[in-house]
Formats: sequence, structure tokens, C-alpha cells
Amino acid sequence: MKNIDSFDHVRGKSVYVDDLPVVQDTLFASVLYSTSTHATIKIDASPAMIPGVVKIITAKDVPYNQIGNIIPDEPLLAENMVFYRGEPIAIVLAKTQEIANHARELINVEYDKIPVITYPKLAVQCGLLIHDPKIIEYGSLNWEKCDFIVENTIYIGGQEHLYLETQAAYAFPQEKDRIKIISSTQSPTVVQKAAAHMLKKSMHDIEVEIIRLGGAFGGKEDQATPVACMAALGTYLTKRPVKLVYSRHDDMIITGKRHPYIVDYRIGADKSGKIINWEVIFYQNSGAFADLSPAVLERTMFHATNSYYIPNVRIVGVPTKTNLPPFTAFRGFGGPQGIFSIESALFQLSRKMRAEGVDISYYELQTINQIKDGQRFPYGQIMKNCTLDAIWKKIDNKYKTEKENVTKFNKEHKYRKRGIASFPLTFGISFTKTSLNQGSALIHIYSDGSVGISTGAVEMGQGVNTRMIQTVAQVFSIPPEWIRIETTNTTRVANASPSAASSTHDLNGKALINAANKLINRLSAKAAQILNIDQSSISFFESKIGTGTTNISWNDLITQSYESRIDLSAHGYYATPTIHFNPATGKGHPFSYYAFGAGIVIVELDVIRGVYKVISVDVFHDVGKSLNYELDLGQMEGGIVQGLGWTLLEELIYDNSVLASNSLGTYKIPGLDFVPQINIEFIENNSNENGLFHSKAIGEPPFFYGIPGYFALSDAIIAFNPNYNKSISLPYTPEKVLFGLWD
Ligand code: LUZ
Ligand code: MOS
Repeated sequence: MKNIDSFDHVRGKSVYVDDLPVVQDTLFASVLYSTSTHATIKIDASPAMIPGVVKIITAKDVPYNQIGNIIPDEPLLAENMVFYRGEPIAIVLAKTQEIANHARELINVEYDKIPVITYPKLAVQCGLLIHDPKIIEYGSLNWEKCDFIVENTIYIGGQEHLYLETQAAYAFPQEKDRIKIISSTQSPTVVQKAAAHMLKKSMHDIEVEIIRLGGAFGGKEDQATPVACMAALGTYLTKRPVKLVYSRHDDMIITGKRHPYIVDYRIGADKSGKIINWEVIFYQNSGAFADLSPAVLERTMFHATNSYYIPNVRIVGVPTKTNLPPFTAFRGFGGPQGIFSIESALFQLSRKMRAEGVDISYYELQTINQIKDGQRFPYGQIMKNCTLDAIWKKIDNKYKTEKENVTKFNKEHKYRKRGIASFPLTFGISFTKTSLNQGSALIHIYSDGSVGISTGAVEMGQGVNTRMIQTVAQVFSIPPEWIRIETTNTTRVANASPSAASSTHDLNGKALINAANKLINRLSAKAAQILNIDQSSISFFESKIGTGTTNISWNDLITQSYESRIDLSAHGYYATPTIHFNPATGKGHPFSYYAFGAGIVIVELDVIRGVYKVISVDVFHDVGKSLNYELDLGQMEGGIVQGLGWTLLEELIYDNSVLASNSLGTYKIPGLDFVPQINIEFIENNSNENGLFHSKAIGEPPFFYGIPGYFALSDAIIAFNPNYNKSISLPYTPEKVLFGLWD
């Protein structure tokens, strides 16, 4: 089935918040944000009260000035103090966007500066943490047993989401002081709850509606909340519709991004390459407020052993509070930082072993230490249904052949060098916060036989709406064209979890199946009666209900069911079984299942200029039973390129805490000419009981195949400069590469 949106997307007909017809009396909002990084503030808004400005909102106008999700530490508007450059201070509401934008420049803010901290280890020294450090331990570290030990500090950079649609919200006053917010959020319920709290209202006073998002990648899991709340606050105070859409520039400055990390680690192995000890401390740069940082850090820690079994482990997570925008969810949700760290350690371990006469490659270390069914992760979950072994056998031949080609190429070329790296992936599927693993859905069958469905899922370009229609079409055995998917709306589906954690189609799809089965029971009872056959012999097939010989059409059955006063609507619910996790002990069984895969990346480096080209990415990925091949492929290709962008190109540059890379002119994302040859082979199997129709989550896993890009490039550099010894620092921009080549 084709993506239901592609036809309208390519014609520019799909509707986003900024495309909605502007309603009469609408006020346009512009957010004044801090231009100082850490300061006490005094605001004088009077110079900005120019003609056309209706209201200027500051902290004192907010009924309850708090929007923190996990930890209540974040004001909607700065109160007396600002903690990062970009922190919202005031909202100007005006009759046109131009007036609002102009007026915000006229507001006087006096900043009295306070020392700034942006470096995580300095924050630790000053006792600035979001919460206490977390620890996960398994076995006990024993360094005497290790023949080789590598100790290092690495730097992992952040990443701008760069969703095509910037943050946006449009709020409308409703009867009886209720407010409706059309929001570009991944988290309808988070927005509803935050807006209700902020306005001292109940959740049923706030309706959140989502049409679709123009990309999100985690950037709208929590960071859409302040935008929606600011629009709702404007409506609350003026009783008029308020529209707030960030410009690209504002969006890049104000909103949080993927977390940068500093990581200290020590890895120890014996002569055979078996890892014995793994000790790692993650200093997460959490930014000024908690946002989702605690949950992101937890996932970093869960993935700190990637696909390896390590008998003795100590993993520490330290969320450091710095004067930068609150860093947030981004595809992989801390997993990439965890997995990059262990891969760095293995890469360096192999170099050390070879330098000291034991010839074990990075690839061999990945192979030797691979986790097997029955072995435990440090957080307690036991590996089950692991397909990695089979996948790794598949890449074995490919890797060895390509490695020979690379070696041959490097012998023949002096100023061009190639590099290769392999990579195994194990990514846990489920929200690590167990309670979020639930979904609900609503199905209406109209009396003409057409169907309308609603779920808590948010369409953000990933194609979840297509998958939802496909699910219902399959269960009812009717054409997808007979099914319409409605907007995501908190009045139709309540208490929805964010569309995140790669879990959206599992949770919402299974809720739909639950609702559809209720309808099937009612409809088949009616069909049995009409056809005068036994209900147990009835099936739904090709828009018919009954048996091969005795059946009734879908439309006739629906019409007759309606006439007989049978309820043609059903609500469905799903909660992921068997998962549990105790954050206090750091142990449990947090994941419903794992996504597995393996990749090989090959790069070619121009050693004179430091520029490089990713030649190819070969991936073998376990998708379970693919639900929609084209959508899966789209997620794979997009994720791989986005992952390579993170490891190789995209650099957040702060000039004394001021984001210098704040536009598309200074922040380099992968362009078409960067995109390598991508070869994907899906490993299909039926083993995943917990996935939708035995499929596997595909949202975040592909991102990780960018990681071997970093090590392939390192391999190429080392081919030219065997003494290369720069510390690991992501992303690997041509500038850094050049310095490494010629140091
Ligand atoms: N969001 C969240 C996520 O709230 N919890 C998670 O575990 C998660 N994992 C991946 C992406 N988003
Ligand atoms: Mo997410 S990182 O919003 O799944």
C-alpha cells in the first residue's frame, strides 16, 4: 500500500498548522527570547506597545508558570532570571505577524550577567546536576584479569533536528472558557496536561488536535509543549485565536537538540579479545532544564553495551545542568551516544592489541563478544529471539571481501585512502518508562459501510497513518479506500502516549485490532443469524462475511446491522505485556523486544584536502515481518543518512554559549551529493509476537547505521597515518580529519 499522503505532499496540498485558514480576530505571536546566557533580568515592555500590538505577556501573566514534564523545573516564561540564550521571556500579540516581530525588538530587557557554565565536568564540580547520578552494575570489575586495558575520554556532539516544519501552534477560544490547540506536537496528552496545569484548568478544558507534522525526529516530543502553551496562554488572556509559528532562525536558537556527551571509559579484555570489564561514565550535557534528559540518559545506559555480552560492568549516568537550551529527545533517544561509546572503546582496544602484538581486528572483537540468547544485559533483561548471529553470518563474507578490496585500493593509491567498518545493532523497543506503553483507538463504521478510525498516533511523515489504515483493512478484509483516518485529537482518544520510542504503530495498531475484533464479534453474530450458519464458521474475506459459499457483502451486513440496532462503534486498548523496570534498582525487563541488524560502511578519503565521500552503506536489518516494504525502506534510508549526518557533518558550534551554527548557512546537513549507495536487505521472520502482525519497530533503529561511518573514516585516516592518535570527537568534519591526517 502506498503512503496515503504522498499524492498530496508532492502537490503541496497537505495541511500543516501554518496552512490553516486564518480565523477572524486572530492575533499573531512573536516570542522575545533571552539574548544573554545567564543573567537576572528586568523587563520594560512599554516601548513595544505600538499600534497594532494588543498584548505583551510576561511571567507575571502566567497563572501557573511551570511546564516541566519529568521534573517541574521549567518556567514557561523566564521569571527574574534567564538560564540560557534563547529562553522565552515575553510574548507579543499583535494584529499582524510583522507588527509582532517588530514590537518584540522594542522591548527593553536589562541583563545583569552571571557566570556561565556550558562544560559538563565543570557543572559537576559546581554541583549542578539535574538529578542524582544513576548507576547500573553487573558482575564486579576486576582489572587484574585483563591483559589489555584502554582508558579514554571522548566527546560526542549534539544534533539539530531540522524538521522541515518549524514548531507551530494555533489556539482557539471555545465555549465555557475551554481552549482548543492545534499543535505540531508528537505528544497530544503532554501538551493537554501542561496547558491545563499552566492555566489552572482541568484536562477536559483543553482540546489538542493534530493534523500532521512536517517531521519531528523527537524534537516535538517535549519541545512543542512550550509553543502550544504560549499560544494557549495568549488565547486565555485575550479570548482571541492566537497563532504562533517559529521562524527557522528562532527555532534553531530557542529549541533544544540532541544531547552532547562527554564520556570517560575504561575497557579491559583478555588475550583472546573477550571483554572482561566495561566501566563508563556518561556526562550528559542536559542543558538548563530537565526536559526529557533523565529518560534519555537512562536509555544511554541501557545501550552502553550495544550487542555485546560483558560479564563485569559499571555504567554511571550524570545529567549535568548547563546554560544551554534544554537538550531533548532525538531519534535513538540517548541510545546513539551509548552505542557510539562502546564502539569507540572496541575500536581503540583493537588498535592497542595490534600495537602490542595481538592481531585482533575491530571486526573480530565485534564478533567474539556478541551477545547470545540466554545472556543478560546489565539492566537485567535476558536476551531472547536474537537474530544477530544469523545476520552476522550474512555480513561475514561481504565484510571480508570488501576489506580485501579496501586494502588493495590503499596499496595502489597514495593520496586517496579507503576505510571500512562493520557494526552490529541491538536496540530495545518500548518506552523505558513502563506506564507509557499503552495505546487506544476508536473505530466508527458508518451506516453506508465506510469506516473512520482514530488513534493516539501522530503522523509526522513516518507513515503511521498508512500503517493504521492497512491494519484495519487487513482485519476487516476491506479495501483501504473505504477507511479514513481522522486527525489525532484528545477528545476522541484520551491519554495517548507520545508518538515516540519507535512504538507508535505497535501500540496504536494493536489498540485498533482490539477495537476491530469487538466489531467483528458483533458483526459475525449478526451475519450468522442472517445467513443461518454457525458463527464459528464465519470469516471476513474480500469484503464479504460468511463462508466461501454462503456469505453477505460488507455493505449489506453493515446496513442490516444498523437496522437491527447493533453498535457500529468500538473503542480498543492495548498495553504491552510482560515489561517492567525498577528505576531505583536499575533492573528489570524494560523492552518488549529488540531490533537487530548489522551494517558495513565504506568511505574514501582525499588525504590532501581532508574531504571524504561515503561510498556505500550495506545493511542487513531484521524487520520481523515487514508490514509495508516501501515505508520501511523510507525509514531505513532516511535514518541512515541522518545518522551519517550526526557522525560526520552536523556540528553545533557554540561561541561562548552562543549558538553560532544557527542557520542553514552555518549548519551543514547531508545534501543529495552526500548520500551514499545504500543497499538494504531486510531479514524477514515471524518470531516477533509483540510486534504488529509480527513486524518490528523501524523508526529509530536505522539511525544507528551512521555510527560505522565514523569508524570507517578513522580506518581510512589510519591507512594514511598509522600513528594517528587524536581523541575521538564526533562529528568527524573534514576540518578535524585534516588535522588528524597531518599532525
Ligand atoms: N521517549 C520516551 C522515547 O519518553 N521514552 C523512551 O524510552 C523513548 N525512547 C525512544 C524515543 N523516545
Ligand atoms: Mo523519539 S526520540 O521522539 O522516539
